[in-house]
Amino acid sequence: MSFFPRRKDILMVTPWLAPIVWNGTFDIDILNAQFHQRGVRIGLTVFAIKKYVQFIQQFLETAEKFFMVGHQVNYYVLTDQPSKMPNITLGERRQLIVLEVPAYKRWQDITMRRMQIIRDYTCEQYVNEVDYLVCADVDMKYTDHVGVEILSEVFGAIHPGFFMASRKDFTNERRPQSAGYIPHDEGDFYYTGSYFGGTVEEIYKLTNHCHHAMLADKEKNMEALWHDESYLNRYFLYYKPTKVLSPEYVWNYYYGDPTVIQKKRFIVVPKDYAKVRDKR
Ligand code: 5GW
Ligand code: MN
Repeated sequence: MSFFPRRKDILMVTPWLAPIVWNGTFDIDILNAQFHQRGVRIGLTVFAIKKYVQFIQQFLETAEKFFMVGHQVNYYVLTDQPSKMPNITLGERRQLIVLEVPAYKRWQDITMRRMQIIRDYTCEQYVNEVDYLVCADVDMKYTDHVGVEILSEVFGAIHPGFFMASRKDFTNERRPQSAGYIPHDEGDFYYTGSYFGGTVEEIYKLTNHCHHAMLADKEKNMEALWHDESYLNRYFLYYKPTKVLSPEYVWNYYYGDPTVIQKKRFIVVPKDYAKVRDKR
């Protein structure tokens, strides 16, 4: 029955013919064989700054169970407190690389400057060590398989709050003067800022572009509505992702447990905002 669609309840391909990755639509054995044949190396970048260091242990421990099992993985943890990084026993061909980065005062800068920092390390380091980069928030944990099915030239993930929403309700930046601007009648999906990736070269282009958009707005004393997420959405409007991850890959139980989301593979860890965020 290989000629019939594997699922009929969801969109499996974008209008520009990029796959949308859902449970039941791929054969992981075929994909693993292809990626092993190429000896693919994967980098996972994650920032743990200030109080967010408390999330890193669970993040890494669950990644060991579910993320790219059987493949070569470099974890790049970018932190202002290298001494607080946990001692974790890693599986074969998996290593942890801790990179010290500054802690910006404003939280908006902590999240937005990730673009600049990732960009800088792509030419300095990542390009020599890995083929693909996956860039993730740290306030997350893996709860089910996430493998090479996500990998492609450049990919984004659909925000769990917006996969059923109409585009006029996407929380895009709507001021035309902003470098994150998207008109109400444009935008394909609303992508999360918490998860994206691609080849090292494509991630260089993406992060460099988003960083410059942020700087251009700064010149005008502006900041896009949802910070780096807004610039990322604008980028994906004009440079379409070659693969789109369904919200299985960044689920948040705040949005309940709809049946169409058959697996929750990577989920948001609820935060006690008073404990993790400084008042600013
Ligand atoms: C602190 C206060 C408010 C918002 C963000 C931060 C913060 C973010 C921080 O103090 N330290 C830090 O490492 N981050 C990084 O930015 C984490 O990797 C975090 O997952 C990412 C995005 O910030 P989040 O997760 O608070 O954003 P949402 O939109 O997922 O809630
Ligand atoms: Mn987050």
